[in-house]
Amino acid sequence: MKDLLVQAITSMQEEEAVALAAHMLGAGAQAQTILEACREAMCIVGDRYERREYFLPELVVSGEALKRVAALIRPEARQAATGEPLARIVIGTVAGDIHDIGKEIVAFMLTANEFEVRDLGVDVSAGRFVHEVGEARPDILALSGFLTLAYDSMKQTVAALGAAGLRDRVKVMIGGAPMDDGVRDYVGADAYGPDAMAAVRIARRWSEGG
Ligand code: B12
Repeated sequence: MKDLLVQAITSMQEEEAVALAAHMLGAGAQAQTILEACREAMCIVGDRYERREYFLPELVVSGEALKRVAALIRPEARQAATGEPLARIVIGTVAGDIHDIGKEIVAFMLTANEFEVRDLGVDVSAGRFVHEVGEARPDILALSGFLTLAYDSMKQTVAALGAAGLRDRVKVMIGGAPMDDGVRDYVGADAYGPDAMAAVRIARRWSEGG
């Protein structure tokens, strides 16, 4: 079943992918299994794009399929989460960048692991992040970016938090394919995570006071 789901997403069969995921969930599959299929599928699509076998339309269609599948599993994750959240997290893709597949996976995994997540979407300005941190008072701000221009958007966001006197109130983590610890230093964030599980580990460590 999992392989069929990977196959459906990578061959642009959006309706088939959504139906398969719904069927798998109905038959008791773990949300995690479906998520793994999504990751695997996006790796395959990414490789084909880089080999110029696929072009932008394929990326868009497979991205849409992934988002619809993720929307199916989000309620499952919420049901799994009980009681008080471990911490409150605001997440978004930074200004100038509209890549959101990786961010959706991170948001999903954090929700599944009992964090309360507010997702601001894509192309989020530094000002909007500052406003949300001031209003919603999250414990953690998670910044996602897939373009190299995101480095500067992230840096501006962290600087704007400082200018608003909010930098000490929130821990900042960054992630996305071109990010690393060097970028973390450049932008002034507190942590960098290479994947969604790393985001969960970092958030857990911080929520335990580490
Ligand atoms: C899909 C895709 C698109 C889709 C995006 C659809 C969507 N809804 O997101 C579309 C077609 C729209 C697109 C558009 C563009 N794209 Co594009 N895209 C990609 C592609 C193929 C895959 C990215 C992806 O979604 N990967 C899947 C996820 C799951 O990846 P992942 O890294 O495993 O995700 C994990 C981590 O990153 C981490 N993570 C993510 N966020 C966070 C946050 C935190 C806090 C933490 C801890 C972790 C974390 O956790 C994730 C889950 O485990 C990449 C190439 C590639 N192979 O990466 C190019 C790529 C990112 N795109 C690129 C470019 C250039 C563009 C365009 C400018 C193209 C154009 N000429 O218009 C536009 C940008 C528009 C804009 N302003 O943003 C370049 C970027 C180059 C650069 N250095 O800046 C890349 C690298 C392609 C390339 N080789 O040239 N793109």
